[in-house]
Amino acid sequence: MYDIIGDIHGHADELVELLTKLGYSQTAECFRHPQSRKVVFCGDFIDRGPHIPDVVRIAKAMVEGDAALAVMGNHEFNALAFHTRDPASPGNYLRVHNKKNVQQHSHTQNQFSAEELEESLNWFRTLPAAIDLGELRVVHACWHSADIQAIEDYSEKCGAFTPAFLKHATTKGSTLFNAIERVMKGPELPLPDGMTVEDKEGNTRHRIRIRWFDSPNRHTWATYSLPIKSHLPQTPIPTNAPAVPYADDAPPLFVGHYWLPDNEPAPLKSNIACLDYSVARHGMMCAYRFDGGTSLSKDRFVTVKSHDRGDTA
Ligand SMILES: [Mn+2]
Repeated sequence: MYDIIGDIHGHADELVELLTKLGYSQTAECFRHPQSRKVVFCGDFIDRGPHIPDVVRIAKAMVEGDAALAVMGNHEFNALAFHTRDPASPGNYLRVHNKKNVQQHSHTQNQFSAEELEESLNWFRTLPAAIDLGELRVVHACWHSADIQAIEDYSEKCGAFTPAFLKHATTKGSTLFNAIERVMKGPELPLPDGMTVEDKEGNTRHRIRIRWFDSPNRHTWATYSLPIKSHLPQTPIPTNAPAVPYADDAPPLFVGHYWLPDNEPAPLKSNIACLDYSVARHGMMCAYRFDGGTSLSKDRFVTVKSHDRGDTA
């Protein structure tokens, strides 16, 4: 059976604490469970937090030691694009090196040696965008079957996350670009004119992340936002919102990505759970102990508080 773990973002101490709480212990090669349970990581290992190389080392060793599986998060995808030269314009990179991006990636870059960074990027290239184990599914942000298929098709054609693949994947408007955006970042909905929200960094945003798995019918701007932004108007969501309805009888699905507030964890619906409770913002690292079944339950969540709670003044 499986223990699914949400976004880690360089918080290695909390990861070790969570693995220990779940019954895993360090062996010669990697952390392992005595009853051969396996971890499934939801992606986003890097870019924040004090111990990024340790996180990558622990997760990579577990995957290579057959004690874990992992999907790619948008941060790993962005890192690959940031460090890959544009084959059509060799002076430039596939993710532009502007001030904001350089700043965002410097955290990871500064903690790794050049060699370790290269090795980590090469490991990221091996991560699938989604995992379907039949009895459960894992993706970083959004389960969209056709997009997941498109990513797999391009991987076969160009090699997964090779420079040729990444060139398509970073070309705005291409099928692969749209697929990666939706699967790893989730669909977003533009706010009505004049309305904005603040993201976790305090940046002003004109779009919100949404409960894509629900139909927009009967939802308001406040209730359709994910996480819920209660200050948004209680007026109906446009019916053409980019929903990706997830059937009630589809296998349980686990995602990360959504920076849910540090409340008591609970499923988003009977067969979907988000395991990102903002460990990188003084929240919690979160896992779900999955032992089969079709309906998710509140009492299967396992959490560890961020060691940097930011509450010591
Ligand atoms: Mn993410």
